[in-house]
Amino acid sequence: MIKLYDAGNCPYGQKVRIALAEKGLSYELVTVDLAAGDHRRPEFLRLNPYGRVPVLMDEDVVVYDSTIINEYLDDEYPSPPLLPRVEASAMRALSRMFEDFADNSFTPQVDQLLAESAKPEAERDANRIQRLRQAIDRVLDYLNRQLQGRHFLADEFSVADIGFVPGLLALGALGVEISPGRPNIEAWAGRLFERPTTRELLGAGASLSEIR
Ligand SMILES: N[C@@H](CCC(=O)N[C@@H](CS)C(=O)NCC(=O)O)C(=O)O
Repeated sequence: MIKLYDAGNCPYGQKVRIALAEKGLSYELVTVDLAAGDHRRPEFLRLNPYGRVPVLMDEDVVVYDSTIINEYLDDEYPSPPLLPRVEASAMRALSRMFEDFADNSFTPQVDQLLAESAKPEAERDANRIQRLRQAIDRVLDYLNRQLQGRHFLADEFSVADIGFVPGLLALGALGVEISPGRPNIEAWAGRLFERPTTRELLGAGASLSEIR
């Protein structure tokens, strides 16, 4: 039985949940209460010395870090594939680069914007909000160009697209528009949000703005 150690709103945990759902794998969810410091306890640090969620346990195999977990899942449970095939080295590298880009240049910025926007109005740093929104806008413009003529970032749906889903969903909650002027992103986001596995993440009947 697979166990996933995750915290409710962690975008990296959400990446893993999408991958598990895409592969039709059932799992037991173990909620790690970050506010209570569960991730700093010795039992958890034995699973991940960085003290971060998500961590996946597959029988006696322990894997941490969403990117490494999703790659492990693709190796161990190859169907349906979530990375381009091994022979397609360039496309495989492209998929990994996009996932890395999502993790470093998109998701943290969206998360920081969420945190800043959640503060009482008097405590919000308007300059920081503006800088974060500009950074997010630059990523969206770049993705819009990269998606020209493509259904998904590495042609077929892959870990690259999964990497962006949590951030894209959160943008809805923040009222950040991905369109107009970015038709390729709009079509891509439509394709992503139509997938049952994304809908599962959203929860039955939940709206995009309720996800994070
Ligand atoms: N690169 C890691 C990032 C994981 C991460 O930052 N998780 C956050 C929650 S969303 C966490 O555990 N934070 C606790 C901490 O850093 O102390 C991944 O992709 O899994």
